[in-house]
Amino acid sequence: MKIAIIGAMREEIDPLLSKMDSVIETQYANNIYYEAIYNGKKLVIAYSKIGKVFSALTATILIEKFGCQMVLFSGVAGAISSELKIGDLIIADGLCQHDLDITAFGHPYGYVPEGEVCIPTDTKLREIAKKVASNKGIALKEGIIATGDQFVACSDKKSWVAETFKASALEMEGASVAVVCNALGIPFFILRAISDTANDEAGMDFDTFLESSAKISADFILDMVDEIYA
Ligand code: 4EZ
Repeated sequence: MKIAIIGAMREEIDPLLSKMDSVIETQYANNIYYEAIYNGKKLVIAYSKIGKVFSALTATILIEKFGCQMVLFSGVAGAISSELKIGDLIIADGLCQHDLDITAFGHPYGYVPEGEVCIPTDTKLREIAKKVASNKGIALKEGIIATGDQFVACSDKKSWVAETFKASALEMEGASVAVVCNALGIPFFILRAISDTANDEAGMDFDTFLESSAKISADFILDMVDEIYA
């Protein structure tokens, strides 16, 4: 089993790469793919660059070119749910695209014909995450994560996404990775640690907490890798 781990930004994968036993870099499609060995197991790690298009490209390449059979995403997100504080972890039970809009034709937000508003993540991987969380004695929230090509730093937008998609957090890559993995029949999992609360202070909070929250997510993902192979 070859596992892919995707982050959006360098800061999201650096804490993963620093724990690898060996790393080989391959350049492909304007990006770098890190083929790594971790506790004797093969991983392929990449940061996609920010947004739905880059993350869809990276997920596709990891599966089609590198032969990865499972995709895990590790990174940070803006909180919608007031239960989520900076540094808290959330796993997606489903992913939707909050910026997808053909409502002019009577369709719901997030829907296009032959697509789905909400794509569920792999149930077994969610169970593994809960086991890891209970072993580590940490709280793990589960909920819908809304994805869009926007950094949300506005309470009105945040409330709209909350109401429209019943989402608990938002970011910019989860749903696009979900679309690719779903189409290709690859089990996938999206983990995020909160870096901000998507309000007017989101930009400043993001800059302050990106590194620390990215590390919280990365550490958890590697514990999950151990559990997947156990
Ligand atoms: C996107 N990521 C943010 C990238 C920001 C700045 C150079 C996660 C994220 C996020 N996305 C954290 N907080 C967010 C928010 N409030 N809105 C959207 O996945 C790059």
